Amino acid sequence: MGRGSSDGRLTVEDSVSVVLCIPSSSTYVCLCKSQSAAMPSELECAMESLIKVFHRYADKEGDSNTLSRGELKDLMSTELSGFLASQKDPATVDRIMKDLDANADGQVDFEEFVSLVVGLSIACEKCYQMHLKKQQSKK
Ligand SMILES: [Ca+2]
Ligand SMILES: [Ca+2]
Repeated sequence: MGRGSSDGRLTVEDSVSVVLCIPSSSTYVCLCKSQSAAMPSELECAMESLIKVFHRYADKEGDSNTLSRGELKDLMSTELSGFLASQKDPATVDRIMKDLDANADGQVDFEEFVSLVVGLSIACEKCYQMHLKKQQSKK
């Protein structure tokens, strides 16, 4: 049937191959704050949430712009408990940390963190598609 792996388990392996087309950080503007008159869109708010969640954990210890291994573990077990299977396994945290840490400085910066979110989003979108197909075939 060519369904691929449909056991619902997500890994970040895919995220490594994702090419991020993001401009340098200096060009970022906080849309929700700079456009006070207009209501931010759903996507704009999702982006702002990403930034807020990242900093909620990154600010806990050491460099406030990067996630240490402990901060990443906290973030995953709190914010990604539903999406990321076996995130409580310390080996999984280590593996994800290693996968994400593109510049190998032992910290996960925002750009590296985003690649996790992108990888998971792509995996989830595939699950969503399969879910839709299943629903359609039932009818
Ligand atoms: Ca930190
Ligand atoms: Ca890094």
